[in-house]
Formats: sequence, structure tokens, C-alpha cells
Amino acid sequence: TTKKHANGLDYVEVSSALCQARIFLQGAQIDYFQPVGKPPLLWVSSADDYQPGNGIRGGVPVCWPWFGVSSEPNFPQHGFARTRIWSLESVEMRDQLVHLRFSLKISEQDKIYWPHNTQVSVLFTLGETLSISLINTNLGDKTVTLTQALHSYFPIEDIHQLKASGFNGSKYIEFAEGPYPQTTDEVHFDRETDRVYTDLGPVQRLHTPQGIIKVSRENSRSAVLWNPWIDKSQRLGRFNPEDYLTMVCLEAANVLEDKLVLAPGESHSLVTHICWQD
Ligand code: TA6
Repeated sequence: TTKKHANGLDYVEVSSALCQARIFLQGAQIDYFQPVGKPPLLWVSSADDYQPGNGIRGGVPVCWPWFGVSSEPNFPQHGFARTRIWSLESVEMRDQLVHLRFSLKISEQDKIYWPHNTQVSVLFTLGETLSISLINTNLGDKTVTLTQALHSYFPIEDIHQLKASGFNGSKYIEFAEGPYPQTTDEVHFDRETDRVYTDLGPVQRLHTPQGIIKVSRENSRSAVLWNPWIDKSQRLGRFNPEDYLTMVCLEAANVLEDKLVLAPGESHSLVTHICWQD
């Protein structure tokens, strides 16, 4: 059932034997996911006012068809898909899992940003695990290149205690410097952290006081690890000054040398699976 938020944004609410979730049609953005009997797995700032036209500050914003700042002047950061209204194409229930598929029709105005004949959809599979697939199909006759990310915000209780693991063997660029080799498996936080990892293995874990959040990816060798820390928290919209203490972003991506190059007719699915590890 589609419901309307107080500020006018439409959303779909899911309540099954395995989980509860809420997904907004704007940006096909999930902002709530909680497995039955376990804590919520996504974080949203209490400062977000759910105004149309902004991505929600939390959950999983869909950054598409580019990640980060565009090389084109006046192009919005993280693409335009997260502020557009997606269509709910289907809802299916199979062996206790709920599958929802959203698609975005590129408007005439948005053809300025994206003059390609492609199809983009987001598939959610909701059970004990939250799985999100960002699916691109090249319907045109020319190769298309894009970058993208599922910009997931996680509740980690205390950034000073957080241990993020699974980074060994990768490399990262941070603040336009690098790439630096990641020589330890674990990452700890004591300053603004904004790392774009490549050559990154498929599984990372966030070790929090409430349990271990397991985040895995398919068809992606890159991810972004971000905590704004104190100063940037003051500059961010829809974010409380002390929010940096309780959140971290770990974003499944196809960026840098892991960008997406789709030949005519080719499809690709960027997948992330998020769950509490037993
Ligand atoms: O993913 C990290 C990042 O690129 C940060 O640099 C910060 O800008 C963050 O995304 C949030 O961006 P937003 O446009 O959602 O405020």
C-alpha cells in the first residue's frame, strides 16, 4: 500500500513475518529496515524533514548516473535519480520474502544530464536480509559509461568504538589524494573519513555494540567509507552536529576504475546485501 508522508512524499510500507521496511517513491529510497526481533539496520538523521526535492539524509540514497561531484558545472552531486519520483512496478511475496521493483523514467529535462537510451530499476528483496539491486540495461546502440553507488547509512552507536573490517588488500583515494594501499584489515575512526576504495573484497563488517552488521556486494569492486566527523557535520544539510557519533556510510559502488561500461544490449546489476551477522 502506498501511503503519503506528512510532507507529501509517497512511500510503501512493508510488514512481513521477517521484517519491516519503508521505501519512498522519491529516489526509490529505503529509509527504514528492521528484521523481526533485531534492531534496525539503517540510520536516518532526526534532522531530516522529508521535504520533496532532497534526498533523505539516511537509509540508502541511490547515487546515479554519477557518484560524487560531476565534472559538468551545475550538475547535482551524486546524480539526479535520488530526487526524482520512481514508479513502483511490482510487489511480489515468495517464500516469506517481499520483492519490490521500482523504475525511473528519464524525463525530457533530465535528458540534459543523461542523453542515453538506458533502463534503470531498483529491486528490493526484504527478508531477514535487505538486498538491493541497482540494475542498468543499455537499450541503445552506443556504449554507455556511468558511475553509481548505494549510499547506505548504518547505525553504529559510537564512532569512537567502531571497528570496520574486511578492507585488507584494497587501496583507497581520500580527499583527492592517493591511491594509498590499505595495509590493515580494520579501519578505525578519529577524524573525517571519506575513502573511495577499489580492489575491495566482497564482504565488510561493522562491529558495533549492538552486533555485527555484515555488508556484502556483487558485481562491484569499489565502495565508499564515510564519516563526516565534527567540522563537516556542521556544514551538512539535514544533519545534527552530533550525528557523526552514531553513523557511518559504507556504500556499494561502481566508481573510478570500477565504473560501469555497458555495451549495447548489456545489463549490469550492482547488488548489496545487509544483515545482522548471527
Ligand atoms: O559518500 C560520501 C560523500 O561523497 C561525502 O563526501 C558527502 O558529500 C556525502 O557523500 C553526502 O553527500 P550529500 O550530497 O548526500 O550531502
